[in-house]
Amino acid sequence: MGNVEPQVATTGGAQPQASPSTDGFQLVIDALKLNGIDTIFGLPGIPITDLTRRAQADGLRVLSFRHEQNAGYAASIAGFLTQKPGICLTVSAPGFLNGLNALAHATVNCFPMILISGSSEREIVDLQQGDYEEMDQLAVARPVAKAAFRVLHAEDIGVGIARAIRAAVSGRPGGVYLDLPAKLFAQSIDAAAGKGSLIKVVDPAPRQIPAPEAVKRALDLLKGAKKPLVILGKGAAYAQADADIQSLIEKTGIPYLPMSMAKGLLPDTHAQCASAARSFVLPEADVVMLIGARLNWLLSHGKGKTWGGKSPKAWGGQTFIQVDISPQEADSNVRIDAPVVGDIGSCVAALLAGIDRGWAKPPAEWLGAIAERKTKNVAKMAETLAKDPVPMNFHSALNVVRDIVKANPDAMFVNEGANALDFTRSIVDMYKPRKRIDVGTWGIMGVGMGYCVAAAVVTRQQVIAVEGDSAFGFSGMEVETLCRYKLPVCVVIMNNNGVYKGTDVNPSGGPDVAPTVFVKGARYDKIMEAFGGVGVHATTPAELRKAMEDALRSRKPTLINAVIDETAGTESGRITSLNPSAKKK
Ligand code: ADP
Ligand code: TZD
Ligand code: MG
Repeated sequence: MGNVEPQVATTGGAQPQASPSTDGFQLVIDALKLNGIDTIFGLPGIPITDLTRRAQADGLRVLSFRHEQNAGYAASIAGFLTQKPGICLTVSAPGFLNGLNALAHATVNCFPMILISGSSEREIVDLQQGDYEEMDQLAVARPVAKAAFRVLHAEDIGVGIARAIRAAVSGRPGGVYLDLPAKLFAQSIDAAAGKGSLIKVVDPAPRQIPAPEAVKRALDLLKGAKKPLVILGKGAAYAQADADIQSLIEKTGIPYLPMSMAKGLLPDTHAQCASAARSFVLPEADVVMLIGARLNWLLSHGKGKTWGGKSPKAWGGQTFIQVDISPQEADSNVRIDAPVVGDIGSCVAALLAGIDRGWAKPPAEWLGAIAERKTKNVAKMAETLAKDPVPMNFHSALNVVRDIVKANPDAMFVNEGANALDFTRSIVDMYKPRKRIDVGTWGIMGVGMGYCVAAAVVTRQQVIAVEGDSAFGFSGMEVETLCRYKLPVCVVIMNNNGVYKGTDVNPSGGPDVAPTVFVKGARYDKIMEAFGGVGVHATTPAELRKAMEDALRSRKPTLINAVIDETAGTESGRITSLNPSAKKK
């Protein structure tokens, strides 16, 4: 317990000794430890350098990054993987702002995270007198955080951290900001009083049991369906109700589609997985049950042509059931006929309890039609994957990745890019829950290396990352972090010389290359070598396969520069339709 010691007893006529004291630094550390937090992702500097040192001395794992954004992304995904808030620790103003992006990302993706930033002196900040790294951080954080708190007195640290933890993990999880001014850390208070002020949070994410009538309403709709479909989202993955979700799918016999980070909740090779027939099942389904997935842009807002609507904004005629912890989510885009509000574990258990008595599987016609599409599409894909073009393209490279992931189903899998994301998502099957972590709700570039660090540290599994060359650049300096902590991470860069592809030309004919084009033939593998990791330049599927196998065997940080045909990608990958210039055409 650091310097928190029991009150010293006084004897005989000796002078009473002053009771021992503790300080703000120690109380923050003790409050985190008391609540089972064992890892901090951060970057040191005034005023939190000593907090990082003392946390490490006290047995917390303190992982230091090269940029706060990456530490923040690491914290956010640690929250997703563990259901405990991931902690990101930064310095004031600029460090705080670097971390803020990840805080917003956590809120948007419903990941529990706490950004703790040191801040300057309130008296000076509020009078705008120009303190070192002056900024009203609390005000700046509030709009992108689920909650934001500031602690001014050491005796309030326990409450501040308890509130931050509850806000991050209860209900719909999100990002919480905790502002700790420099002066707080040095404040000294009586050790016993300090210890007594700490709070071990009881039941931080209380179960939320769905109403029986809501469950019945949902089951009645499913029973009447001719073409039912379940969509599993990353909320379902987060909930860690894997066995019940699998039972629900298998007992009802309903085909399902996993959203990107729900892949592997059931193996992608499952007979009921309809991913290979996605564009058939969405417009055809009559009753759709969403479990931990929002009807946002990733699901075309539940309407329009994707769903069989006659025009881009028209309703396709589906009846929706939505299982979600947020009571406000229903009706956000289209009418939800049966909202089931509660935590997914409790909701799925209640649904399961209701289907045991004589449940009829979906009509054979529906299942047959899906199976037919799947077989056709899988065969088409197999043909494409079997080709061995020179230079390598996304498909021939990903065919290798697909085999490696199949052989290593416990490995964590990180993925970002445009084409490097979209092709990978559809080609590389996942076999276990919460293995695939990617760009999430915003389709954000830059999560890559932060996610790799967190995935390796939190799960202790091997990590494979498939990265677009542009995507990698956002967090590339963290390969030093991978090497420093000797993490078993194998990064594969799909190097097509640029954003989407490497072939754009400057229309003006001037000396600058086009905005989407990078240095041709760049050797990203050399970056890894610079820090003592293994770098490999791979120009064929065979070279890529050997390099990945070596990486997994050795567990050494490895970066494979996979040379991809620079003409192979499409603009914006799969979301070309969101590109205004494509819309104009
Ligand atoms: P995806 O991108 O995979 O479609 P989203 O992030 O859009 O998933 O949706 C996740 C949904 O899951 C959110 O609406 C969130 O409220 C919900 N959610 C998160 N955790 C839980 C939980 N434990 N129980 C119920 N719903 C949850
Ligand atoms: N900045 C941020 C933070 N997020 C983004 N999504 C973008 C910019 C825009 N963007 C995309 O949506 S994908 C992408 C950018 C810059 C990079 C695509 O290039 P890549 O992948 O090399 O990573 P491919 O394989 O070449 O398509
Ligand atoms: Mg690229």
